[in-house]
Amino acid sequence: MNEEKLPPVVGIKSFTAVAINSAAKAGEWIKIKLGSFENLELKYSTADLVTEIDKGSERLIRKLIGTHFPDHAFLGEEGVEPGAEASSKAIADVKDAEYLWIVDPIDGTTNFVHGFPFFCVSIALAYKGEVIVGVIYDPMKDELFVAERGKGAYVHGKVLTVSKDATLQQSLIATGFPADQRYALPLNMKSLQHLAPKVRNIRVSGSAALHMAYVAAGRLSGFWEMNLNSWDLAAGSLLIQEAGGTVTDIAGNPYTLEVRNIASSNGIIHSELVEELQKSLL
Ligand code: 2AM
Ligand code: CA
Repeated sequence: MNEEKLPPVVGIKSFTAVAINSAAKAGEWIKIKLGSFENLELKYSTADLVTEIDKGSERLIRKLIGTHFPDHAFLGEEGVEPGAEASSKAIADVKDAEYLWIVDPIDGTTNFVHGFPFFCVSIALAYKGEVIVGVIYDPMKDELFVAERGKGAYVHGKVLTVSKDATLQQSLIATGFPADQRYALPLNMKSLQHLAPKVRNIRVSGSAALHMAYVAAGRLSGFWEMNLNSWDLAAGSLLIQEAGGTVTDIAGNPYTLEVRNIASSNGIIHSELVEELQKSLL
């Protein structure tokens, strides 16, 4: 038997254990620090925030992952200059690495800063550009969402399945108000206005990754947003796919690590969602 062709089964198991351990440790630490951060910095605009807790969480995760897999590439939000251009370049530079960890140390920093309990740690591992492990941890609800490619998605051992909603009209969906207030926000507002009367309702809760975990869990039937970064999307994309849903860009093209305009759903409403998103931008 040709050993080179065997999938790295043992490796994948330990990759997931490290991802879980890192997300749980970082999440617990973030929770302790809620309300007690000291340095609030503006990155790109008054809507784009970072605290020393984001940076500390990323350092902790990088150290834990680096201890186990020192040869793997690592892309974390806080290691990249603010702005779409730098983010696009950052993922383009490393996307072909054999093993690449993609980490958002706090997704939903604005919520964290204001004490609104909807934020998470998001950790993904990509193998040659394809996400193979995705972990999202919500420390406030102590919910750990885990997906392994080909093996399903779970929250605390319970299988995750997307919703069965058959139409947009029956669907609760979510989006975000992008930090880029010049380009992405007006576009997203056009889609929001167009979709609002076509769905049951829309939630805008401030963490793309956690919204995607909720799509995987069947709590939301769809999520879209413009101009997100790879670390907002990588773990959530695998969770949704493994829970039976669909992830593309807003034009319906397959998800890759470089996608920034995301459309995700339970799969059943996907073509309707993409069609309406396209109409809203005409
Ligand atoms: P963050 O909290 O990790 O920054 C809310 O609309 C979503 O947009 C959140 O997931 C938030 O992630 C993300 N976000 C915030 N600022 C952003 C930026 N400048 N570019 C892209 N995504 C951003
Ligand atoms: Ca973040």
